Amino acid sequence: MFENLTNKFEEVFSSLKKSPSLDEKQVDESLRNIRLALLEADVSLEVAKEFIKNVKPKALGQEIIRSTSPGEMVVKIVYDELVSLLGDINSGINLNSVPPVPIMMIGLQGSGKTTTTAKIAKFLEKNNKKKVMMVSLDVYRPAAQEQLKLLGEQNNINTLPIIQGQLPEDICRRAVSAANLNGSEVILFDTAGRTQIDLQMMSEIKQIESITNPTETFLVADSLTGQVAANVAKEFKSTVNLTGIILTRSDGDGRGGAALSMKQVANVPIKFLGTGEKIDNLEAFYPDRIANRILGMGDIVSLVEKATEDLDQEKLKKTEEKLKKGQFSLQDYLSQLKQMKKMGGIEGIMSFLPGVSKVKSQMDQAGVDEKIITQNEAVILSMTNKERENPKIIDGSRKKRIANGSGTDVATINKLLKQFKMMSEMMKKMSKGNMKGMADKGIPPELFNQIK
Ligand SMILES: Nc1nc2c(ncn2[C@@H]2O[C@H](COP(=O)(O)OP(=O)(O)O)[C@@H](O)[C@H]2O)c(=O)[nH]1
Ligand SMILES: [Mg+2]
Repeated sequence: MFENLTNKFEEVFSSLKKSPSLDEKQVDESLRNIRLALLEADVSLEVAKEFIKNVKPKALGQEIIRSTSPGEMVVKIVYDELVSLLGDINSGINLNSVPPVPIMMIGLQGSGKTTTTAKIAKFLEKNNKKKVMMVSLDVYRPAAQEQLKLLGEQNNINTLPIIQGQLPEDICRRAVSAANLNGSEVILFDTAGRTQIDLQMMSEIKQIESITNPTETFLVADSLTGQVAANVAKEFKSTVNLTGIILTRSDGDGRGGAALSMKQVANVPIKFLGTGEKIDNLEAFYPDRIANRILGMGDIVSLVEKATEDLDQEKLKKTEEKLKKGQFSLQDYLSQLKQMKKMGGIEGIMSFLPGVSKVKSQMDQAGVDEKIITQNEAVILSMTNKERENPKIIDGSRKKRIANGSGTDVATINKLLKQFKMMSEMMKKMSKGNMKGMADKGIPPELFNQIK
């Protein structure tokens, strides 16, 4: 979500890191470039100015200029400042109240409220093990209530049955008694939005707030609108007790201005990022990790968490044991490929890794894409179990059969078998051989070459 900024920072830092000593002129020039980069990321002028104002005296400190790696120390100063710009430590969702705990979702129309309501419900069920009920208070837009109901059905989340014509305040009361009856521990209220902030919407959410008394009121805002999103947050904050921001469409946002302006402009913490249209495209927002990502250091911690969350732990253990014994099979390779797909494919993994933009452009040039994962998957699926466990038995005629079955050719099969051989050898070499070890050390470039 901060690709542009990352590229700019990489430029600035690569020249800084190279120079053995720093003088005021160099620091000034770097800061000027950083300021420009921030403005291009669509943060407000004030925010950019403030940022530079805070970094400059620290970067010009004599001990830094004279230190052995002044450039790296400046990177650290910029990193710290970015972390503080992005907000405070993420304290999760506040569920501190007598159940059913009410949570209110507000925002402009089309910002992603309804979709995000379902994402948060799923998140609470999965991570907090809470029974959640979703309630639509959007009685104005035709089919808005049905949209939430459908999301509930598709994802196995409870919704309050719709009664046509009922007013939001009455729905709120009915929701609380229904939750008490069906044992829901959290109620998510999806409110109506307007295209612009207007008095009627404000007074309605104020009323809903006073009836439901939510522990959290999340503003869902579109990341693509940049600093406008921060201004919208500021306005909502002056009306209700806004406790957090969820920035949607971060997947399409290459600039990140909304995230960078939010704290300075509205002083509300960002809690989550919406990273796509699917139910699990939701990511907790951690300022330090995001700052890492922006500066091109990658976000290894997030990657590790995502991996451990998604991975079937049992399978992982088995694979590890096999690896140690040197028995990594094509079947295991297949589940690795599936795992990779689950984690958002190569693109998804790449966005977490250090030096992203460089490696990514290399991979773009090499034509590495999701299709190859899918193709490899098809090839392995066309093999028999015996072949998957013991690839050595795959002779010429077997190769032809597999090629036919997977709609590929023998050359593709040969390539995959070669990759697999190299990969299993490399995996044996990696002492720990597990995801965590890999993430601690960084994924070696050889591994990427395997995927090609
Ligand atoms: N790419 C992307 N699309 C999203 C995201 N969140 C929501 N959307 C899409 O935005 C559109 C509007 O969402 P909706 O939840 O109906 O907005 P509402 O009017 O605020 O309730 C839908 O097509 C969603 O699929 C996100 O994080 N990324
Ligand atoms: Mg909606």
